[in-house]
Amino acid sequence: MYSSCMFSKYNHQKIEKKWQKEWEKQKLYQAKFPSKKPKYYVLIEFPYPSGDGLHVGHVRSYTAMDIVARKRRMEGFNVLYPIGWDAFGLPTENYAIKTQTHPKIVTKKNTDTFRRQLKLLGFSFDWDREINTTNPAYYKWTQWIFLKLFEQGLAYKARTTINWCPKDKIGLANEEVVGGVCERCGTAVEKREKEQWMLRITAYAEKLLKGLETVDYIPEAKVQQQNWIGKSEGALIQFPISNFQFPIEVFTTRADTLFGATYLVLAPEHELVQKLESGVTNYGEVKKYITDAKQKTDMERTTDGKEKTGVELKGITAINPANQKEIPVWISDYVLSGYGTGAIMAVPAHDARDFTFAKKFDLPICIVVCPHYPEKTCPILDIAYEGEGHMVDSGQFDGMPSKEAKNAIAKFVHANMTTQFKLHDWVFSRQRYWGEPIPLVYCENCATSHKYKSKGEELNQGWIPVSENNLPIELPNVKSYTPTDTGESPLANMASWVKTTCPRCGGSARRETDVMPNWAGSSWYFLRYVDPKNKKAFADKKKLKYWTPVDWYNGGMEHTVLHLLYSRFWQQFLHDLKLAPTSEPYKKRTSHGLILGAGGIKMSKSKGNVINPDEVVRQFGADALRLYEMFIGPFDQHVAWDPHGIIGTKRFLERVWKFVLNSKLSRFHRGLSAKPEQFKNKKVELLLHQTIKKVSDDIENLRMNTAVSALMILLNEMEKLEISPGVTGMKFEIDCKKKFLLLLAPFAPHIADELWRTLGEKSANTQSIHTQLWPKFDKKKTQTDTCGLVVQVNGKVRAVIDASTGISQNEAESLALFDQHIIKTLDGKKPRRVIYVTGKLINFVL
Ligand code: ANZ
Ligand code: ZN
Repeated sequence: MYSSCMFSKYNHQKIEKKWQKEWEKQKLYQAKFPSKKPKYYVLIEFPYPSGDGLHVGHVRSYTAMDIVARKRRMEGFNVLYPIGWDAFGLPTENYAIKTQTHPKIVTKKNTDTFRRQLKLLGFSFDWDREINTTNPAYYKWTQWIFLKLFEQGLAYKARTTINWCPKDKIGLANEEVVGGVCERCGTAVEKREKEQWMLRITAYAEKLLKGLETVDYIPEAKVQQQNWIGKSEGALIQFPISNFQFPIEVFTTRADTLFGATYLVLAPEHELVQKLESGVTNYGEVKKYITDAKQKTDMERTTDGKEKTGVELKGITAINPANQKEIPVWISDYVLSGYGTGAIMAVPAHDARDFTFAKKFDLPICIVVCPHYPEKTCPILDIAYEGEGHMVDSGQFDGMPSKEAKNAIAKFVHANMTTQFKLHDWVFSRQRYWGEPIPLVYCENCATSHKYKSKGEELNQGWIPVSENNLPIELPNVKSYTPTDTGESPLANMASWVKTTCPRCGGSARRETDVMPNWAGSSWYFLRYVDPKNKKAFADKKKLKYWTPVDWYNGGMEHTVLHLLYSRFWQQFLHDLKLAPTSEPYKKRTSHGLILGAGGIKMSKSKGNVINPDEVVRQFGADALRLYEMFIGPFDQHVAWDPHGIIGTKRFLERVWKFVLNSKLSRFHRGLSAKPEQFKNKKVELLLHQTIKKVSDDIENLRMNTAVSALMILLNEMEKLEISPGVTGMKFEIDCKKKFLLLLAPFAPHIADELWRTLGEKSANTQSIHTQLWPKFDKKKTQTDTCGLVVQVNGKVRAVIDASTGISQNEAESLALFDQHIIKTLDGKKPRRVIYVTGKLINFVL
């Protein structure tokens, strides 16, 4: 009997617990400061600790980035891989309203669950840096940054519309409006005007756009940001209105098509509609249309292919300034009030939306840009022609290329050139409880004094910032978390809290009762991680300089617009104040796909298809779960959970267990006869190097599924290892096992560390595998172009083996002599002569 054969069974529960404890004790994943090592900052989107606990979707993205973090450590970097809680939020607040439990208590319970679950999975987070956006020591700095924005004139009060549920008497976030009704009670949502705090993100529109050129984001994320910012250059053209003193101004990117403008369209909310009332003969109809339009979201209004609706302002005509023709004026919800001037000149021949509208309401279509010029063979259009061409039916501009005509015609009608952005300012207040209080007070006395200490005060007369020493303004305890009847925050009901003294004049003042939106705390959390306990600043400058920017940020596609934009805005702002070292927060951004329930439907409690990670870990182990979620499919795509998949990865780990603990040499002693040293397993050696290269590359590109499959292929081959006896053979075997484990370590960290310690030459390894160097590959041994090398014995073909094209005679011999068929044919005889044709043929002559 051989002792090495008597391996124990793979007991995931035992070893996972053991290593998690050990790593925590050793603080193996602690990010060090100061450090001479180069730094690497890996970031995941910190979770919202919902009552449902950790989702297997979290596990997918956190595992992938855990693999990156672990690989970087093995490459010699000082890695920061932090975790925290984005814990202000509606579900917690709604739960609090329903159960009258303080959201603080709910949050504590939920974060405890999340922390326990994340720890079960063996993520290499630096737990000493855990943050929580609802912790006053954290939101003190969220409030502080808000005050900086206020000081600089980037926060202001303005009237905007909000979603209002008349039954719950509560302002709803856009996410809470589902198909026009309140998510909670199903009542049709109304729009209401409300004074809100706004952040002037539009001041950064150009910078936010420019900054995208300097970062490494996946293309989709860049494009989404660009579209959201939506920069476009165009002209403002005025159309006089018959019998009225004021004109209608439109924004157009195609001034060249002005002669083809056959009607105007105003957004239903356009202020001119009211001003024109006296001239409108069908005002009743117009008014009804406006009421209906107000209930729709911009998205519902502008979706392509949607049936166009509208009403003509009968009795009103505008004059096309290019050709003095009288044209009708309409209102329609396909024109948005928040963009350009809220009015357009419709050119049905050259704009698809206008074309559909004109067809429906039988309005004239007039071609002015022709692609066939100088032959004037413009056909009757089936669709709008949106391309370039030469001008026709455009008076003195006929024959001019449309590109030139853009400026020429704009000049002709004295239009102003302008740049428009789709980006709106950020509505920054919520009439809620569970958010950061806005640290401002309103003082009547100061409102009239006109002594301003900052742009913010000048802009918002009477609004005075709380003194920095008094931050944080903590959320007071309230009796009820339900917003008031008037739609004010529950804080408005707390007279004793609202009433305060003015920090400027000492007179009586009232506190702002709105709180900040969910997005606030997550707009700067990556900065806090570098110095989470700092009481004097949001983070120490030296630490910021060392750790930021984030080197690699992975998160959901649903966050590539707002969260990314908001946090880039805050970062750029802080950078402008010299409070952050770089103007961009994240060097690199990638995204993951979702994990769906079996059959590709969303996991949800109501469908009963939610996979509980606790249960999977208990049954199969964290390593098997991690490996499965990496193997499940391409990382950037949505994939469905397959209950059999996890069985597969568990079996793979069991095989790894056996392979590492079972010595090949012992098998050798039992059966095979001695072979010369050179019989060393060349094939496995090549594959090993190729696998090191492949797994390394795959991790960098988040191709985790193919990395896992490469490990599986390597194991298959290694299980077939035939090792020659003696020191060299033994060394080779151990070397293979070690390299394999090093590659496996980031994916399945527990089993890898356990097996690693069994692989010492004499004494067991005392150091964790996670502190070892990432394996290197030999470039020569990774050449992937292979050939079928023909192996002959005495001129007869006995085998064809895979070999790299430029393989040397020595290597070819070793490879061939290892082949089972050749071993059999040679039957222990030594060849007299070897004939070799590079990469093609090897012939052993006996
Ligand atoms: C006339 C025209 C002719 C237009 C033509 C286009 C093609 P972007 O690139 O997105 O900025 N537009 C302007 N304001 C609008 C609003 N508030 N709601 C809906 N549409 C609006 O698009 C600018 C174009 O979108 C403008 O140029 C205008 O239509 C329309 F052959 O003017 B165009
Ligand atoms: Zn005052």
